[in-house]
Amino acid sequence: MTARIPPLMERPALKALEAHYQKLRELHLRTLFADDPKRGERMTVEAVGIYFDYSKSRITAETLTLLLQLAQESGLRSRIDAMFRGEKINVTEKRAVLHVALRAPRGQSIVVDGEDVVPQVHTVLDKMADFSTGVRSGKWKGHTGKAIRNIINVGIGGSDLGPVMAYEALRHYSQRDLTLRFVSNIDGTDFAEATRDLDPAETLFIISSKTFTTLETMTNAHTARDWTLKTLKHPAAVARHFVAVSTNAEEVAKFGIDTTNMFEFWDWVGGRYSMDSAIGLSTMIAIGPEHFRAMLDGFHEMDEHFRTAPFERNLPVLMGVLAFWYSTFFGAQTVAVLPYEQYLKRFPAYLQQLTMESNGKHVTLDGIEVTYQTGPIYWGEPGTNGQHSFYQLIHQGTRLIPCDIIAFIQPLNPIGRHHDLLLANVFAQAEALAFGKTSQEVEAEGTPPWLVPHRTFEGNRPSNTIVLDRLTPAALGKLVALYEHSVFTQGTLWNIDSFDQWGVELGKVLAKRTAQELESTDEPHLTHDSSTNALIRRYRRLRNARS
Ligand code: G6Q
Repeated sequence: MTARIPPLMERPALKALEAHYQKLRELHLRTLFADDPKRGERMTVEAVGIYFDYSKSRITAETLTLLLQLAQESGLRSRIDAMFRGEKINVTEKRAVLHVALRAPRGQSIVVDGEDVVPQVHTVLDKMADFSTGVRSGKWKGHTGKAIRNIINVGIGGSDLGPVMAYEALRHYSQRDLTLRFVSNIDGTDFAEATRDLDPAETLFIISSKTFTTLETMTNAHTARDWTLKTLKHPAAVARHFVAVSTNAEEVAKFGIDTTNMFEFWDWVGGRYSMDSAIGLSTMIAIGPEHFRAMLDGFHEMDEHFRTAPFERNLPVLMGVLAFWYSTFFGAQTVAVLPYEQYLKRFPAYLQQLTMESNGKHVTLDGIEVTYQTGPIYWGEPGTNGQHSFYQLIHQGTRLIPCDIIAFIQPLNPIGRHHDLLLANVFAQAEALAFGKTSQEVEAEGTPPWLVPHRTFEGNRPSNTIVLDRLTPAALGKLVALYEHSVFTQGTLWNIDSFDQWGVELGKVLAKRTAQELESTDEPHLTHDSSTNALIRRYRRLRNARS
């Protein structure tokens, strides 16, 4: 067990940081750069193929020392070790947190409840590889003997966002004669649009649900089965057109899927940490087992870096303490993630779940109400599109929004000048955010005095620039693991459980009860608040009048 950690506000480094912040809060990045001509080279770390430039952060060397001291005082080292050892650090669910085992190489050993989980992981990976190869090659036939050409992943939350993001991110490596689609929303439009132009005889559904009880997924799964059987007629078709990814064999069998076509994962894999488990089956079918392994190896490289690198050169730790710094001291409410890579267009949406479901918590591990802000809001869009919409607020608004700017040296689609122009925007935006444009500079351009304030940029807006060579499967693995471990670092400083999600559970339960009230033929006895009661009555009345 890990040693008892004092509450955040009582840790000596936190108190030192409070005093330090008062001295530093007004300091401008212009001054910090002017005072240290080597800052832009010094405040960088290059590790596992990632160049991380944090020089445009509102910190000094002393800030960093104190933040890393706080990480030590928060028990980060022992928490990391506990996670990698398979201890039950998800205290509210009494579960180990072992997404790192999903990418452990064959031969490594991680023991949970007396059992080495790594061989189990590889057994499932092998089974996924066989199946994926069968589908990709056309050997796996549908009920009528036609090869599968369309793959639809049905899942939601952690059983959807990772697969969608990874498919988009790695589309360049995908087998182009396969169509991959994703159905998550219980809104029937999602299913209707995903299937409207597809032939059921060539379509495979992957029902992805850890619990196999989630309302949205099970509703979509039943609709998918009806859609398939409407054309293929025979119930035996289900075995050729449906596979499951789940921890719940009993429910899978009840649905009618042969459990030999079930790909297993385990309760020590959190939904939002599951894209590299069997939940990634659609990813593996799209890009092939070798690319999938390369992605896992990328994850693993970052895991090893996080586990072993000293904090001052540890990418997830640095990223985590910086996010903590802006949130706790500058009152920053959000972090913008700005990938300058079109294939990463779903990356910010993926990170929203990873970061906000993990660290959107109001009590400490001991159940005590926190007296500080926890997880910031993560959001973003790919550059350069964001520049023509919300960047205005980041540059000249009244809020401080730290940014993560992600870029790649090599384009996957080299066309003319595009990539140089894309990267020119990366560097220009980070520079403009940090240094702005003073009123003197604006005046010197001959701007009339009344317009000067409007054209002045205060600057001093911090950003991290994260540069990789090329968006490969391994690079994606490293990036995702970077954020996973940064989230863990932040959660450790705040002393919260980054691995439960009780806020999701409540909604699941309430929706089931309300669905019964909407669907009952008799007028239901409603016991909600007056607003909810009125909304339910109104919906029932108007719906019934139409039908
Ligand atoms: C993730 C959450 C949540 C979950 C979905 C789907 O960490 O637990 O987003 O992934 O609610 O759950 P199932 O996979 O059980 O359908």
